[in-house]
Amino acid sequence: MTKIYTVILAIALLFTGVYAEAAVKSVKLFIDNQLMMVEPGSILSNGQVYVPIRVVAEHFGAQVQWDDKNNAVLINQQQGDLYLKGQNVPGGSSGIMNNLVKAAELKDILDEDGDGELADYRNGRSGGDDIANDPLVVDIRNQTDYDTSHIPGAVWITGVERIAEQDSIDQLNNLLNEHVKNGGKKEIVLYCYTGNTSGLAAGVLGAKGIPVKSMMYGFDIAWQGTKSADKAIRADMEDSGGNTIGCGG
Ligand SMILES: [Ca+2]
Ligand SMILES: [Ca+2]
Repeated sequence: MTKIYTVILAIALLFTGVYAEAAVKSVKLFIDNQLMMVEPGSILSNGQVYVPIRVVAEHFGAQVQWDDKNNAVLINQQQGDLYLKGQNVPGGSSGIMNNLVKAAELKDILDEDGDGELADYRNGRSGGDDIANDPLVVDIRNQTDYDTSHIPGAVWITGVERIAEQDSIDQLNNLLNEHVKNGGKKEIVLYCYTGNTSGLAAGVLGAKGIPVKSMMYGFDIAWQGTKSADKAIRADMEDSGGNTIGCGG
């Protein structure tokens, strides 16, 4: 559970009928007629109602982050814009390409000493790789495929369909915090089979403020090379005047 969950912000609700009371009372929170079950919950104290800001803000599409350095709560509805401009992941070039990583680049990041053993600082290993520039690598393929073979050091928490659910996001944040605590980079790299669904999933998670990239062309095409991209169909095209242009091979 991240630190932000413990932050309760005062919502100035000075309305008729609420009087200063010494005792703290718990208060039910309904959003769109649905009772929110969240701990710590809402309270009434000294005439003010305090509600957990994360559950409210996220319900209405905003993202909430805790800024430890400035001791501040950041509520933002522009994370999608930042992601599309490549500003979701710190450093690197700006632009959407900043959110993509080539398999060969990822391999080099995970195997600095070039001995073929990736992320060889893991338990029971004693190689010369450096965790400092390593992202948390997350496999979003089916679990059986992950269990059969995956990128060394990659973790699996759920398939792509559930990766954006709050439980999954909490798990991702917890794993990323642990990874950073162990000396790793504050960045997640997702991969799937061909790079298509991981690109989609990275967009969704990036719009929620998670520092995430997608591995281009995925496990089957770029990492294993067991699949190739679809064959080009070479169909006709048009220019801006509507004139047909033959493909011409
Ligand atoms: Ca190595
Ligand atoms: Ca490394």
